[in-house]
Amino acid sequence: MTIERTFSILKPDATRRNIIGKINAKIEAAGLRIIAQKRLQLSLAQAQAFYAVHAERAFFGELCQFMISGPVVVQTLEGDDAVAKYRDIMGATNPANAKEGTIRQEFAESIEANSVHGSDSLENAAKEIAFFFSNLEIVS
Ligand code: IDP
Ligand code: MG
Repeated sequence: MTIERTFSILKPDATRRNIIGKINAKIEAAGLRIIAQKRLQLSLAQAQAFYAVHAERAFFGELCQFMISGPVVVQTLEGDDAVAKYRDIMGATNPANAKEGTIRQEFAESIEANSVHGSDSLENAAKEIAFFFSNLEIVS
């Protein structure tokens, strides 16, 4: 096992329902440490830049509008195999397919309003962390 860092967003459906603490409890129960965290209102330009990889997808416009529909909480998580571990506890993109006990199975409202984002690779994790945090803001 390797200590890794991954990037997380608690999405506007989660801040709207005031369930940041409930989601953070599941992150910590999985052995991941929240080593950086801040609450932000994304601009449309930031949402579009963050999700640029999905620019050609049919849901891109709606996804960006959803991501700016309220505040988000961005996080850096650290722990053993953090990238895969967080994807595992997040659950499937569509909550209808998410396994019992996962964040999305318990909290997601829909395939779009699915409460959390997590990096899909170590390489993307490093890019996404750097998009939102300076090194000074991350404390192991
Ligand atoms: P992931 O968040 O599980 O990695 P991605 O395929 O990377 O899933 O999609 C990014 C985000 O786009 C999802 O978390 C979800 O909010 C949204 N999304 C994905 N597929 C759909 C869809 O079919 N309709 C609407 N929104 C979608
Ligand atoms: Mg993804």
